[in-house]
Amino acid sequence: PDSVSSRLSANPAYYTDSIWSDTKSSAVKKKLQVWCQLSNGEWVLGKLLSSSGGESLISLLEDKVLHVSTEDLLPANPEILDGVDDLMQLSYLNEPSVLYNLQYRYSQDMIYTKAGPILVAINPFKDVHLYGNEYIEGYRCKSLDSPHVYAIADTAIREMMRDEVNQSIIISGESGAGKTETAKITMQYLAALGGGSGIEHEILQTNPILEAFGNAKTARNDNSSRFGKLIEIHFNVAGKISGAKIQTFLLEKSRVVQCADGERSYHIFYQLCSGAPIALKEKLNLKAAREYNYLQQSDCFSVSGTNDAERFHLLLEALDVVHISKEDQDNVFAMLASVLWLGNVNFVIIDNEDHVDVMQDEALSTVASLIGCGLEELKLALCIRRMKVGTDDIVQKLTLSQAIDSRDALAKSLYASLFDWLVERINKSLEVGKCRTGRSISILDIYGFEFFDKNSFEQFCINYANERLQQHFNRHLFKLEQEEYIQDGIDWTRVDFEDNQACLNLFEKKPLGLLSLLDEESTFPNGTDLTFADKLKEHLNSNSCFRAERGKAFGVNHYAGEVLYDASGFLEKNRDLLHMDSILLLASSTCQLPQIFASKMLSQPDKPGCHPHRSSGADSQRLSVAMKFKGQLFQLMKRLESTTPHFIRCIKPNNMQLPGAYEQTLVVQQLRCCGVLEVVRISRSGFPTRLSHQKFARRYGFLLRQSVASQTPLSVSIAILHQFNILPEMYQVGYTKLFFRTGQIGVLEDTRNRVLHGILSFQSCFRGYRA
Ligand code: AOV
Ligand code: MG
Repeated sequence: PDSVSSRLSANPAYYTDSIWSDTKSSAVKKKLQVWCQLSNGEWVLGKLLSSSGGESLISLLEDKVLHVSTEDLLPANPEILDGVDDLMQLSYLNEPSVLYNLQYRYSQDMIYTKAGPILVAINPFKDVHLYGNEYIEGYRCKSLDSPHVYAIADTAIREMMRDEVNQSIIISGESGAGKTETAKITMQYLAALGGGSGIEHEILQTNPILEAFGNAKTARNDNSSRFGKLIEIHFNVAGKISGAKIQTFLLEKSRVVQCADGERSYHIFYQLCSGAPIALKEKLNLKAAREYNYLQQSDCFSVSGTNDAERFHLLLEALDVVHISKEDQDNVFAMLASVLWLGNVNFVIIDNEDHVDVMQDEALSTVASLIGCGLEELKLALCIRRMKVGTDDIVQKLTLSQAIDSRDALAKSLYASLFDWLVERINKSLEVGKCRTGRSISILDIYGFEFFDKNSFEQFCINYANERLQQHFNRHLFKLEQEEYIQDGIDWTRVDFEDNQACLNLFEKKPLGLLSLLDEESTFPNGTDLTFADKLKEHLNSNSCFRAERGKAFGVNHYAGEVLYDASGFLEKNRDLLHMDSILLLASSTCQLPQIFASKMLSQPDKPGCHPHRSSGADSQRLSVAMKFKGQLFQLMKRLESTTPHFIRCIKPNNMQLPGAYEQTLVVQQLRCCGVLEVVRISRSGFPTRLSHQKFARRYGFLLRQSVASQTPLSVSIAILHQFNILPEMYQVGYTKLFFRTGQIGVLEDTRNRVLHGILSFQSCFRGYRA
């Protein structure tokens, strides 16, 4: 976090200067309330008593008086604006004012605030009474109108029906900021309004399933999603839900075999170990979570406030709801148990070259029976490798570390295949009927920007995804907006925003971008994490978004701050090899799931996970994990481009996951990262209302005192503007459109309505007279 805050705080003037420069003098003169920054960075509210020679005297609460440099003061908003529900309404839009407004609302459990077109949601870390049927009904019939996820969902439904355009709700924010909860709240509203057929229950029940298999306790969030998710909810022409489709992105596989101290593996393992009924436990030879190496290494088995056994029973119900048969459920649990037992498989060194044999024990025999394969085949798959060299088949014994890698690769691949299979099965259950005439609303809940003390391949991919999403956001809210002004030739001083194109180029440039270089190195048999890191330094040193570091480390300047990556493990994770011996082992299984997994791997040689004989050169056609992810992201972006987006920015008010605590510096850093302040600035300083000359002339032309029959729409429009004394700074005349500031068109509409009403009443009056 340090690197992020220092980079951002290096540039605070941008957020404050323009506001200060044109309001400073008036604030000083009128003795308004001001914000002053204390040495610890916190802002406090005070009253300006006097000011001279660059020094000011401020009175704070409790009769405290403070001498400060006038430069360190910012004007505060009048009390009447305390807690406004849209930041656009603030007179002063400096950081302390925004922070204070959000905090003021947050302290009263008003966790939602609009920032112009986007919704800001601050995680309450407690139950707030804002949800449920009463609220849903309130937003549906518009008796409630304060900012809310429900209001966003409602707008999405209405716009989908009205404009016949697919919608997307894009939820972003740091880990633990509340994205997944917000996605569920959105789904709740859509289900309530579009429900009826029963499919909405199924859709809601996918949440506990995917969370069990795809979420885990991390240092930042007790229920952290370790995959990205897009759920597309389909509606028929009557606005009722007709089905849904879930797409997932890049599950963090490594967690299955290793996780950091105090973190956990996927919830499902603990749920199964503590919640499985005795018969199932016996069938799977299931032990307590502590007995398994994979789970035991991080020394964390429970999450405070959650009961894994109880969750397991809820999971069983959810699996029933999405039509996963009892038999399939048992198959799923067998796969989970086999993963756990694989972690307990041990090796013995048999010669002085570190070659190993597999220890023949309970772990090995249980794995064999759960996977449904022979003991000998399993042993061989774990400790030897068959290879083709030229036309010869050779057998190579594995060393201890190679054997551990092959064992872990099998465990990871079993788990990831299981996850994909589950999603596929769920999708089948939710399948949209053949006659897809309707429209859809997609909800995107993707892992937020991450920066830890040590950042690996997972963070690298996650942060790359966030760069892409950020660009979509920028494009939509800034570029499109400004481009429209410029295209129409209006006088407009560009509002600068942090374009992240340079960082995206660093990742995507061919052949010398991060992703290409990673792939190139991954295909070299002799490539190592170190040679990869060296290549980066050799080729990218001059790139301003890249920073060379010692050894395997390198830094990337992300939109949200600089992140230092450690290339250790990058190549292996990107190659994601599962050796042919292991795939064939699964293919030979007598159980259904391993067979399905193996045939998937064999039929899609271009997918990661399948690694035929290494020396045969066949793997060069394989898509690496990073390339597959990039492809998925491009597809996602294309899909999102064709929708009307609604953005929700989740904010995490403290790092302790505690209610009530609001850390200003943490909040401000996130507001900057996700561009909330610039959005408001643009929307407010811009011209949000726009009408073509024709439309404007047609709508208001009849209000003109002089006849306009022979004039062009442009001259009619200008005549209207003059007649109604619209101030020149309140509008701009473009080549094709007129642009108005907020509120201006209302004046014209009022007049129009009055006149129309007058005409109508005159007519009815006239009719009355004739009668
Ligand atoms: P995330 O999805 O943004 O993190 P979550 O949605 O999992 O974050 O939220 C983290 C925790 O915050 C939840 O488990 C709840 O305890 C609490 N929380 C969030 N929103 C609310 C709310 N509206 N009301 C009550 N509690 C809430 V990550 O998946 O880690 O990026 O990868
Ligand atoms: Mg989440």
